[in-house]
Order: sequence, then C-alpha cells, then structure tokens
Amino acid sequence: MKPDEIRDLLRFYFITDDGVADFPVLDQVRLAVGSGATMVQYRNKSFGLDAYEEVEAVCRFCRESGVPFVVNDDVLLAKAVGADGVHVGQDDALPRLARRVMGPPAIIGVSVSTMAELERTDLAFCDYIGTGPTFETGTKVDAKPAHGLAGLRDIVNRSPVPAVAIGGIGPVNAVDCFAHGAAGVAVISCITRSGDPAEAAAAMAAACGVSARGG
Ligand code: TZP
Ligand code: MG
Repeated sequence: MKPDEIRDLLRFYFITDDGVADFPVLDQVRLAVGSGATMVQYRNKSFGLDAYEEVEAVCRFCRESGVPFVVNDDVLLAKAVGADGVHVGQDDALPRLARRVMGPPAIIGVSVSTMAELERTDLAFCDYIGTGPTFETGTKVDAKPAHGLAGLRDIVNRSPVPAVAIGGIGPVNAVDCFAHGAAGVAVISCITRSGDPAEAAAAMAAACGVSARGG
C-alpha cells in the first residue's frame, strides 16, 4: 500500500478491548466505526475457542462499513477470516512471513517501541509501525516505559513507513501526537473505559479531523 494511502487509514485507529465485560467487542467496533474510526484492529490477549466467530463478525461489519480491519498477533487467524491485514509485535511472526501469508495488498503493521527495535525490524515488508507507549497506559500490562512526544518524534523521523502513536492517548494529547509527526493515533481505553464512550469516540474523531459515518 502506498504511504499516502496508509497515512489516511491510520488517522483514527481503534483497537478492541477484551477487558471490559459489559461492553461487547462488536458494540465497541460499531461505536468507533460509526464515530469515524479509519481503521480497526481486533486485539484479544485471552483468545478462547469462541474468538474465531467474534473476529469474523467484526471483520464482516468492518467490510460492510468500508473500514480496513486487521488482526493483532495471529497471522493465521487474520488469513482465515479474510482480514485486510495483520499487526505483529516484535515477538510475533516476522513481517516477511506475515507478508507472505497475507499477500501483497494486505496491510502489515509492526510494533516498534524503541530506536533499537526500529533498526532491527525488516520494514521493507511493513506498511506502518505502531509506536509506543507514547504516554503511560494501564491497558497493556507488559508495556515498555513511555517514550513521550520527543521519543515519538525521534522514531517518526527515522521510520521509512508511517507511524501510528499508541499508549495513553485521548482527544487532547492526540493533537500533540500529530504535531510530533504521527500519521495517526491508536486508542483503546479512552473510548472503551470512558464513562461516556459515545462522547469519547466523537471527541477522538474531532481531534483526528475525521467525520462520523452516517447510517
Ligand atoms: N501497545 C502499546 S501501548 C498499548 C498497546 C497495545 C495499549 C494502548 O491502550 P490505551 O488504552 O489506548 O492506552
Ligand atoms: Mg503481539
């Protein structure tokens, strides 16, 4: 995918939350997409046997909505459900394997927390990097220390592919991330764990300069 195309898709990147019992994942995605999210990632760190059906339902909804859908961690699952792409971490499948399995038009993203990780990642097979945590986050228990806006800018400046910032981002500091070179912001808890998720999603859309989807 061309850098300009992927930059637009990264703008308001919503990631599902498997940690809020009373907010089903498909409802999270409906809200985010309806509010204007430009890309969706299914992230589930406690995959049960029923996850496959949930992923398929989210994938179908995103396809009907015209929003690109990627699966976190699991290349095989991404391929099986017909996702648009996959997002891998430093300890998951190598980007070149992900590219081989998913095919040339697929979106391949990789997590990069530090400059050292950036340097050892084979970015020739990636469309974008997810970089963070930019700010402190309680959502990822094993997150590395936050690199802050200066760290974000350093990584953006060295990355040959567009970067989406992640970690502790909400409507206010999203604007700072854009000002420091991020093509987009990836968010979980600012929407899913907000007292008013609809209002939070609308505020994110406004911060990202995207419009709600009608219908
Ligand atoms: N990777 C780095 S921070 C993070 C991930 C998956 C969690 C982001 O969640 P939140 O709730 O938007 O801080
Ligand atoms: Mg991973």
